[in-house]
Amino acid sequence: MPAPSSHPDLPDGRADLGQVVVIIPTYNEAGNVEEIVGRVRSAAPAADVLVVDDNSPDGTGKLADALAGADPAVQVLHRAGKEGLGAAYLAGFAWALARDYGVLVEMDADGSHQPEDLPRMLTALADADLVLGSRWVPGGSVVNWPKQRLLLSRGGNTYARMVLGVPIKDITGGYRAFRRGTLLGLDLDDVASQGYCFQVDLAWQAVRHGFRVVEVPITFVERVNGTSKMSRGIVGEALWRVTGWGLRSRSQWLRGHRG
Ligand SMILES: Nc1nc2c(ncn2[C@@H]2O[C@H](COP(=O)(O)OP(=O)(O)O)[C@@H](O)[C@H]2O)c(=O)[nH]1
Ligand SMILES: [Mg+2]
Repeated sequence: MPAPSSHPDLPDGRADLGQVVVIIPTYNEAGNVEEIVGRVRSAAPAADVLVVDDNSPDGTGKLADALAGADPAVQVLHRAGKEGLGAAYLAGFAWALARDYGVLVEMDADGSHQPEDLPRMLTALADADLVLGSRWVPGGSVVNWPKQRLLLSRGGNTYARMVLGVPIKDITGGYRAFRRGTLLGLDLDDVASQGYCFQVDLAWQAVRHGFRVVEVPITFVERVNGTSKMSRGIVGEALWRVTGWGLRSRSQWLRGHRG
């Protein structure tokens, strides 16, 4: 008897989750945007690309427009000014959800996230509602990070895992694939977080809503061109918000077990 397939939609047994769009936020990524879009188009030719540019002073938006002009699978969302990674993603999600995309992918422009890892992440989405590209599961790795940055990421993730009580090893990472239904099920209007905290916020909401969150190992490579927008403020925000969420969920739990 043939093994029952839970996902009979496609010949290889995967569920057909619909059209994929890879959302790439950019702020001063003129040295990276062409390469990353090209790599996505080669690694996942069926996927569309949406660049979300915050009016980068270095002309990234114009370069993205040229890519879009040459390839109908590439589109650009221009925003008036820099409002942070979280706001750029929320605008990108709204854009994609207003169209009939079935899978929404988050990916950095700076080459840290390898487009070549995307097919594996999309395969994993057949049995998940949210796939997290993970540096901190077996098989995952980070290339070219100084020791302080490694410690910050590992320490931050360990702290979030303990405080929030979720078994996710890399909750701050920004390489992810969402099913459309997952994003529709989250309270995106309530997401005020920026930077790393934006990523923690979405994953933590997904877990609390009962969505299946699965980690897939990725290789993260530190950027070569351009500069990081990470700041002390972004790390600080993650720390205080995560602590607040953890305390709130624990006090809710305690109240529930007292009454
Ligand atoms: N549109 C937009 N993109 C941003 C903003 N801040 C960061 N990004 C993009 O988000 C991605 C990750 O940012 P990056 O500076 O590499 O952060 P790091 O990887 O944590 O050092 C990159 O593609 C950035 O260009 C922003 O305010 N607006
Ligand atoms: Mg980066």
